[in-house]
Amino acid sequence: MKLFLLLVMLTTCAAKHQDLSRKMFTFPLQTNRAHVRLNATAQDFRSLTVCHRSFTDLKRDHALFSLATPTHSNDFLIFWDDKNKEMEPHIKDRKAEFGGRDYKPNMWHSICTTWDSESGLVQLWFDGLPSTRKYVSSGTQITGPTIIILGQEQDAHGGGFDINQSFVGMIADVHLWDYILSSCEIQNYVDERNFTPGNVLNWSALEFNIIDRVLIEDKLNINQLPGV
Ligand SMILES: *[C@@H]1O[C@H](CO)[C@@H](O)[C@H](O)[C@H]1NC(C)=O
Ligand SMILES: *[C@@H]1O[C@H](CO)[C@@H](O)[C@H](O)[C@H]1NC(C)=O
Ligand SMILES: *[C@@H]1O[C@H](CO)[C@@H](O)[C@H](O)[C@H]1NC(C)=O
Ligand SMILES: [Ca+2]
Repeated sequence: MKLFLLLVMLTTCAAKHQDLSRKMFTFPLQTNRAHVRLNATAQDFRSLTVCHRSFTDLKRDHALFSLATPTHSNDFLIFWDDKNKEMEPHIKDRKAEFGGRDYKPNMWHSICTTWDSESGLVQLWFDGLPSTRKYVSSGTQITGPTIIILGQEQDAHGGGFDINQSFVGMIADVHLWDYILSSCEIQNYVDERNFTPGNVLNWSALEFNIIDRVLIEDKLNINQLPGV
């Protein structure tokens, strides 16, 4: 019995709680297994904002942020559709398509997405540039239990990964708020100035589990090399 309790405690404490400031997750391999599972402090969302930075040279579809519930595997997904060159937020399994963005390879891109269940409007801020505000889904909020995954796209609650939608590259500065950030706060995030960290996912105090080959490394400020 004692051993059992100890094992339970060990498993429960396995989720790391870390300050990842100036760090990044490196996804070095195309696989349908490697991912990071994030522990959120809230499960239900009437509205939300998600921000993240990523760096990749993928020339195919890939997921940047995947939140699934038992009823909607794409309850909140940020997906790059390479064929149509569109960044697509999926909310409650419906998507909005944002084209005309300069999603260049081999550089950091900051992406913030806001959604409100009352108006049903989604907006995507790509490197600080706001998109058109589009209707996706209204009336019902996102209701947990949620599973949030970086590195893979969930076609099921916590699984159903497709190697051809996996992420290869680096991801950093992931924050989730259960409200809509003002444009001023979004600009502060994009410019890496002071901003209010996410109250649901906070990169400075992140709880997560790494599954398979994902590394935590110092963040490279490749966009800020001299002469670039
Ligand atoms: C974090 O999530 C894992 C499942 O991914 C769970 O086993 C663990 O208990 C969670 N940790 C906390 C502190 O909620
Ligand atoms: C992934 O894409 C490759 C190349 O297009 C293809 O050969 C393979 O069957 C795909 N795998 C899956 C699991 O869809
Ligand atoms: C985020 O984490 C930092 C570091 O632990 C903490 O100082 C800050 O209060 C947290 N912010 C929120 C909104 O939880
Ligand atoms: Ca999929």
